[in-house]
Amino acid sequence: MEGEDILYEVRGKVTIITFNIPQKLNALNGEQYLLLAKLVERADKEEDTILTLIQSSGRFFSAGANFADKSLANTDAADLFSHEYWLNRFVARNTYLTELFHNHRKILAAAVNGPVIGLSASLLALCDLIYVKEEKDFYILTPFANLGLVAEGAASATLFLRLGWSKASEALLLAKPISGKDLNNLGFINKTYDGQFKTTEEFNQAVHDELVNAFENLHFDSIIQNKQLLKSNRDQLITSANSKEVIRGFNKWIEGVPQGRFVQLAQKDIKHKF
Ligand code: CO8
Repeated sequence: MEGEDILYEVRGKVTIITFNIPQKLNALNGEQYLLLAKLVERADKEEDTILTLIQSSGRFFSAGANFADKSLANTDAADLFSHEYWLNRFVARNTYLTELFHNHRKILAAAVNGPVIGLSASLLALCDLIYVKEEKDFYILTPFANLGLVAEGAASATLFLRLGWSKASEALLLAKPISGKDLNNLGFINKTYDGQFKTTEEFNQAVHDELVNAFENLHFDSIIQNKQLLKSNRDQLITSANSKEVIRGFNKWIEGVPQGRFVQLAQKDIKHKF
């Protein structure tokens, strides 16, 4: 195990990455998203693993970007509206993170203990397999339109691909949460474990064990090649969405709208609609 906010462990053929900030509902600041990118890249390069499992702690899988990120609050006002700052802190980081999730060579699975918001929801939509603890407690929320932002993490492509046009439009144009029930009906979720586990830790262990059992005795090179083949269907869509999204998002930061909305959210002057 390494680090504190995000844990990294190799257990047999599986790399386990765990969000470990339950008191902040696993919201991640810029450095933590970058750390996540580095850990996913490291998992990709592990010699003996076939599966990368992303799991979490507490009641939320992840509440998205940390609206109280201290590095934002401590940044000089001139920097906060500069091209240099947002190219580095937004464009480069989002492009890199999204590419790494999209191009991950191993099976990328998520054990989802609770709701997922923002950039984290976009990353979830880039996972191959999604296992959910309780359908009734689960939703994804992509509230970019409420924050003066645009889709991130290739969500403008993945939501359309995985949920269809109508639900993707609710999610992105109206910033509406998509319920666990809808996500299950639409095939976004592989399995739910309703009522089976009291704690997130028990649930995480069960998903791990089920997946290990599922890939046991399969030929790993066939899995890797099948992933390449499956992924090639979405290559152009994801790559194109990623580059268009980061430039539009960058323009919003330069305009200064999201900075204000993040402050309002932190002060509870605005809320997301449920
Ligand atoms: N950032 C920081 N802290 C958070 C966040 C967050 N995103 N979400 C929750 N928390 C904290 C709360 O402040 C609270 O802390 P404390 O107990 O110290 O007051 C604790 O977690 C529990 O939260 P709540 O009391 O609000 O719990 P509720 O169950 O009442 O509400 C919600 C849960 C609905 C999730 C609510 O907390 C919420 O709306 N959070 C904001 C979610 C959000 O908008 N995330 C950002 C999405 S946009 C995105 O991810 C891409 C932006 C890219 C930015 C790139 C920057 C460089």
